[in-house]
Amino acid sequence: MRIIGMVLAGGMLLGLVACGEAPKAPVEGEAVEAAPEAPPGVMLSDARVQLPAVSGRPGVAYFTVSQASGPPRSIAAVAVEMAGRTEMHETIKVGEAMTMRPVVAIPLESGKSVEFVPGGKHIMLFDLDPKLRFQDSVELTVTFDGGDKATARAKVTTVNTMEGMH
Ligand SMILES: [Cu+2]
Repeated sequence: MRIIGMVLAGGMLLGLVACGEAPKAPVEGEAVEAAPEAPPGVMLSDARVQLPAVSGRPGVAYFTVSQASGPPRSIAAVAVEMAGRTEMHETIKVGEAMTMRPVVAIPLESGKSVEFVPGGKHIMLFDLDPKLRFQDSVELTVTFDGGDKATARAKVTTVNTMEGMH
């Protein structure tokens, strides 16, 4: 539960910063509104997309998925709007070099969260629509092994820092 607590606290902190201005407009990427069709107990947060520095190269997406309750699941696929194709990757060390490899399923247990972060697990985005721009937002959909889906808005942030590895 401790990890979940930290995730929730992080989300609240972001919410506070984002809602600092007087009219309380909905904030894209905020966990509360971001998971309209998540299975019970599952929450997506911190979804963001990094564009490639050079058009035509892959982008990358990161997010955190947590499960407060319910049966163990595994993440089967992650789709991102405006990306033609995606792959789940993990970063590994081979000798002295860092590289990455595709993964097919990532387990998610009750009371745990899985973070997709730079230097760790991430979603590679191939055939990105060149119309996608900095500060746009796109829908990110996580599909679990049983067919359940969870969605969040992913904000387009900086350029892809993992690009050199491909
Ligand atoms: Cu990768």
